[in-house]
Amino acid sequence: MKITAAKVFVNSPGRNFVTVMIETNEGIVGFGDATLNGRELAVSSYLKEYLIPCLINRDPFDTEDIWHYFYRGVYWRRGAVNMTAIGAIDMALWDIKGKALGVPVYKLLGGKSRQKLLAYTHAQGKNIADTIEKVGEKLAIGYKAVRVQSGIPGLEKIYGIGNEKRTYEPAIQGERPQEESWNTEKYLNFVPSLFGQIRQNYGDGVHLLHDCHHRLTPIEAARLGKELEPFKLFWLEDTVTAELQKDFELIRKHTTTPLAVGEVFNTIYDCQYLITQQLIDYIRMTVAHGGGITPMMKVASLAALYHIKTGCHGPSDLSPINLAACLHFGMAINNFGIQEYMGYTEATMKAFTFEHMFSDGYFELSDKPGLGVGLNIDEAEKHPYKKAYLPINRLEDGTLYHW
Ligand code: GCO
Ligand code: MG
Repeated sequence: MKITAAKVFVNSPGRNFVTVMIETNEGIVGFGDATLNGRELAVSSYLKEYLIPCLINRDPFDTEDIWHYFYRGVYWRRGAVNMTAIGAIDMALWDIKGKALGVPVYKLLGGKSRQKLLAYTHAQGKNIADTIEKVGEKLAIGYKAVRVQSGIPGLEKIYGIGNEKRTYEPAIQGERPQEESWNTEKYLNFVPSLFGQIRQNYGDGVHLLHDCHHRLTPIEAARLGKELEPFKLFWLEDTVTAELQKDFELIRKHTTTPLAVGEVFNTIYDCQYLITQQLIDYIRMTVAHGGGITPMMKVASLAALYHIKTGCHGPSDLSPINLAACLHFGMAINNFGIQEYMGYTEATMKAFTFEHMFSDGYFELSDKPGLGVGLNIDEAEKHPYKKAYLPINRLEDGTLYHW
């Protein structure tokens, strides 16, 4: 089998997505998600100009060699644009392999390690009362695990809290990023009482998660983790930026709250120290940004040695193709932890076909060959790309901070 062509689609059905479609001489096509929120055209151009020409005439079954060809071959290793492009190609090749052999991708990776995959969703509210209500709505539709974010008294616009009714969407259309503002003290003084009240309302039978979105220093993270211990979180996510992996040593010394990190990581080297020193409990790298299924299987194997589970990033700013890839990956490994799932807009679900079943808080995988997902090209092409940026974040005195 030979690769004959590959195309890149950049569309905005509900929001911007970048999709790669690889074609073969046997008529089988594979799909990969190359979306990098706020930097879509960089990945698309990188794929079109540099990677796709080198794919032509390659055997799509050679995923290991093709991955190394692009990873080592570029010389300039790592980086989100580079790794997302490689990730999309790798995903599409596994899709082709599954379709060519007539089996779902998970059967090629290790088979069925469980019957269904636990998912967590988001609940966010303007204040505690509103947030309690939103958590209740998610539990009522069957979710067993909910990530809880709330507006903070005294802070106007913050991460995780949208103004509209629809799913939270951080990327805003325009020629420059919008600005949000931040005050860590206000946040730290508020969050424990939020979780106290959520537990009071819903008891211990629900998994609660929370995302700090990289905004704390290690000692602040240690304080928060410690104060949240009575509320038994499933995980506390992205406390610190994790550029300095040793930060987690300090946090770990002070708290038993489980820690999750990794949505902005793109190679195994980004989490090697965190894993081998047992400084985290969940690794949140995702297939698209982590360079594909091929390297993610290695991340999972390393993590398994150290009792660390997966919790793949799965926001609505990655397409259903990435979600499908994460589900096949999660199904096949022993140390699957949980899968993030925010749902998609109607426009997104019209542009993508998605064969997997979600009910009662769990995903069940379809046995369709390949990844069980695709792009409805005519529908997607009705929605042209519109430039949108993720926000930037400043402290109240104007200092540029982490978003
Ligand atoms: C999450 C993430 C997202 C990111 C977003 C950026 O845990 O789902 O933190 O909300 O901010 O994916 O594009
Ligand atoms: Mg996050």
